[in-house]
This record gives sequence, structure tokens and C-alpha cells, in this order.
Amino acid sequence: MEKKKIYLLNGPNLNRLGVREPGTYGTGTLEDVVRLVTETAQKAGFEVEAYQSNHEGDLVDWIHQAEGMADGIIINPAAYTHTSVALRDAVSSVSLPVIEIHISNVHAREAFRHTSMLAPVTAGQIVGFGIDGYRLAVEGLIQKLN
Ligand code: DHK
Repeated sequence: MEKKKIYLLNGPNLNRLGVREPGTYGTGTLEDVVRLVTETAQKAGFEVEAYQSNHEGDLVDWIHQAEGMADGIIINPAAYTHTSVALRDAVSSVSLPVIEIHISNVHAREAFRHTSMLAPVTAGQIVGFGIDGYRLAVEGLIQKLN
């Protein structure tokens, strides 16, 4: 592995950011998220590779692929947060620090959003800061890596 790298993974419906329930998720787009993460990471000498998928298996594959390719992962598993044993096991299977991020304050929403299958196996979780949470996730991840 040459250059320091962060994988940014976004799950289902996050391609709809900007038009999707703006009262909950804000008006920033996925493009804005990728730009914010890239700019924040670059300041600390990290490159970013960003992926979004509406399919659980794609996210599993990218988590696996990150090992050997990246130093850490920032993931918003979106709805799979609350359901996916497969994503949790994928996170457990790699030795990289993984930061989980949610745009909304999931704890102030429906009860089914209060549980994260992934949280116990991540290095940390950021919740409820809007898309600025992605910047906080980069800073937190880099702090853990240094
Ligand atoms: C995004 C989603 O799509 C929801 O399914 C989660 C999360 C919350 C977020 O706040 O980023 O429950």
C-alpha cells in the first residue's frame, strides 16, 4: 500500500441525498459528501475512494476489498445498519478501523433505528450532525490511525 487511503462507503438511498426527505437528511447531495470527505482527508495526506450502493452484497465486497487497499473505512450503512448481520460480520472480518456515520439523529427517530448491528464492531460512531458528520468521521478516523 503506497499512499494513505480511506474508503468512504454509503448504503441504500444515499444516492438520493439532496432530494430525499430534506427535513431529515438536509439538502446536501452525495457529491457534496464525497467532496467534503475528500477535502478533509487530503489536508491530512489521505486519498479517498468513494462507493455507494443500494445492494448489501456490494457493501460487503467493498469492506473486504478495503483490507490491503485502505487504512480505514467510513461507512454510512443507511437502512442496513439496523438489519445486516452480513455487514457486521464483514466489518469484524477486516483488521481496519471502521467509523459508522449517520446524518440524522437515529436515536430521536423510530425505535427500529435505535439499534445498530454494526456499532459494537466499529471503532466509533457519529450520529446527528448532518452531512458535517462525515467531516467529523474523517477527523476521528485519522486521529485513531495516528
Ligand atoms: C440513513 C438512512 O437511510 C436510514 O435508513 C438510517 C441514516 C439513518 C442516516 O441518518 O444517515 O436509519
